[in-house]
Amino acid sequence: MDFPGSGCILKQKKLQTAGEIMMKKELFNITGMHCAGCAANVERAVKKLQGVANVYVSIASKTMALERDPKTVTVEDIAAAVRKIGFKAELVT
Ligand code: 9UX
Repeated sequence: MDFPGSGCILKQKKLQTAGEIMMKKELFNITGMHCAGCAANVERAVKKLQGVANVYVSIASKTMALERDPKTVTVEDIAAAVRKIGFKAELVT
């Protein structure tokens, strides 16, 4: 079967690269959480957003680790989703 770029290794590679999503690994401090339920709620709210993957909230360290596609979702979008359910998220710099 033919597809654009077939027969040319350089073109194939370029097409793959153009379609790749670069996920940025990020860590946030979350304030206002007092039990595991809070952590689960933050995790659920952020997982719903487009452009995030592998969202893990730790009640022990009061942090949230995730991967973000910068072309789809901003740090502020994530902070707003967390704020909406009553917590605060700040990117660890
Ligand atoms: Mo736990 Mo959080 O009872 O909003 S769920 S303190």
